Amino acid sequence: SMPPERNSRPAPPPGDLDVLVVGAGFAGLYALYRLRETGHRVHAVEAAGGVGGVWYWNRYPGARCDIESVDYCYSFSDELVKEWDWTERYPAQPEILAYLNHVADRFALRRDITFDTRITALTFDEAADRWTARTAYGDLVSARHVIMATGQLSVARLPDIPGIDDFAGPVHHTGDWPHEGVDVAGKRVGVVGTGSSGVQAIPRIAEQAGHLTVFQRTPHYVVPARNRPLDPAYAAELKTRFEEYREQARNHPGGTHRVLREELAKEATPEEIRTTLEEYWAKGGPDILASFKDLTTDLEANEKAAEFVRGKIRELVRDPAVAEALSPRGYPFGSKRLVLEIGYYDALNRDDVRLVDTLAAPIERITAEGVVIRGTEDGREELHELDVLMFATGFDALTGALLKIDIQGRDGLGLREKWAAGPRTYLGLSTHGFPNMFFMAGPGSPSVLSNVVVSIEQHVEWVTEHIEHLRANGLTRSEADLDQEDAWVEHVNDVAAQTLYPTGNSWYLGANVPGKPRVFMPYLGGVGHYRQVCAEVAANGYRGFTLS
Ligand code: FAD
Ligand code: N01
Repeated sequence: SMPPERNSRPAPPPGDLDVLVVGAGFAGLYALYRLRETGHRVHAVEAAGGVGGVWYWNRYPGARCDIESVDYCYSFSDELVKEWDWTERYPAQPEILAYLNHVADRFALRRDITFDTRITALTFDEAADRWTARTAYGDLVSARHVIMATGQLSVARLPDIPGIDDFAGPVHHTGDWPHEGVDVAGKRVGVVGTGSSGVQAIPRIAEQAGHLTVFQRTPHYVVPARNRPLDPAYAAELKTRFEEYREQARNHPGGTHRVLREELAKEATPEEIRTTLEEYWAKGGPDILASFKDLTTDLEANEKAAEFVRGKIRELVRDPAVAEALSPRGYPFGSKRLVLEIGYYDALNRDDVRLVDTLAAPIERITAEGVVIRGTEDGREELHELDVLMFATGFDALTGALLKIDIQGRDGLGLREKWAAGPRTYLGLSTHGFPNMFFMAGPGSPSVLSNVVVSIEQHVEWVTEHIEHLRANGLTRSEADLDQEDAWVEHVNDVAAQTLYPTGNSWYLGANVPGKPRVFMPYLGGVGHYRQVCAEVAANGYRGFTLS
């Protein structure tokens, strides 16, 4: 008889394709749809048990997006836009996952997706101009082109804290959350990490836990989300002009409708700054970063907004010592992704929630009973006894999922080798030495510094047209030129260097992963500008690509 793992093994993907799509999140689903529409033999392979990507994996309580629902959605189908009704300004994970499941059903995408199957290796066959993919089950797939829709934040990272495996109770990462949920009722819970995920989860967990200990290393700049139900009249009105509305986002620097004010904080009076920032604080959301033009480029201007946030924390948090510990200092406002909160400061005011400042007293190790911290001044150890431990410690971002796969390009060149000092791409779409492989919303493109869904649509549409062009001209190979790639990487770095972004220890820079090269990965030139650059490259016979 078959061993049980053989029984549960999914059927292998088709062995011979025009295009293999790796991943079935926002990017993979649309790539599959678009390429199938244009008559290619295309199939997606997904490690998860279902569609959704980020929204499949991140099922922690409180998970939701921070781009408004009416922007954080597809625009490629009028029918889809018309039939789907978002319920909230910032919808929660179950609603976004339901949306992506609806998309998969609506366009019959599932029949061309193999789930529960990871791609572990990709090798380019130079004689045939084709990629051979290997799955974790050892099956092989041959495809002319490969679309890497593997995600920006899809490799959850547990920190390298000694003893992490010794903890007696359950240990969960927000980015790989159990489908059945985690029972914290009445329990002593510890949460490590206070980025977007931690700040979303903490208030929800505080409501249920017996006691919650929050282990904070770097305080983040945390601003109110002001989530609310979506006004149905507004949503209906938007649907009547959605294409025009989305076209504005496509040409906007962030892929949204955020108003970018021209005023400079450096020149404004303290009163103007206070009034303006108060308005943004009251409105909620990440737009506060665009309240003054110089917040992302001028440290002095930035500090005014940073101090405004600290002032708010002092108002909102009862215990002055906790308020001080929560106050970010020493890095610019917005240089790490702004964190939106719903009830976070209230949660920290609760008697059954304790904030442990692990900057002052670092986590020393984890034992069966809990988390041990060590005071930097007295060196005294303190054990925080816990029943459940949760890590909201982030991801090996942007390059993690790509470099987990053993990718061998032309002349036996490995992607890990090629990107050892950081990712190198032409337009973020492609890398020299790896023909016929395209990256979706990854390093070198606007990616996570944009409304990612708008960026994904642009990438999928550009790559589909490119593959169409190759087919129409009987071409079998497309490869980025090295000099164009070098120029693009330099440009991406130059644009970042004109801003304050590279001065924070963010995951945009790989700073959260010990040993990861410190390179600013996303492209800050703006979604609208970037779209134009890509369109010009296409219009000029795919300038910078060698086609054969
Ligand atoms: P993903 O959704 O990450 O999907 C990639 C898929 O590829 C995954 O399902 C993964 O399992 C699969 N995969 C990876 N490697 C392999 C392999 N080797 N073999 C097979 N399958 C593989 N962006 C915004 O613009 N606005 C937001 O509000 C926002 N909120 C976010 C909230 C959270 C909690 C997180 C984690 C991210 C958020 N993002 C947000 C960024 C998010 O990454 C994108 O918005 C978007 O979901 C990315 O879609 P994707 O298809 O490119 O990647
Ligand atoms: O991860 P993060 P995240 N010991 O890397 C701490 C998107 N997202 O999952 O800052 C102790 O931001 C770390 O501390 P420090 C969004 O783009 C969006 O929260 O390194 N602590 C930090 O506090 C976001 O930016 C939404 O000092 C350790 C935290 O863990 C991205 O995903 C929601 C540690 C990690 O923060 C990632 O967010 C959720 C250690 N060894 C996610 N290692 C929304 O749309 C790490 N930390 C709202």
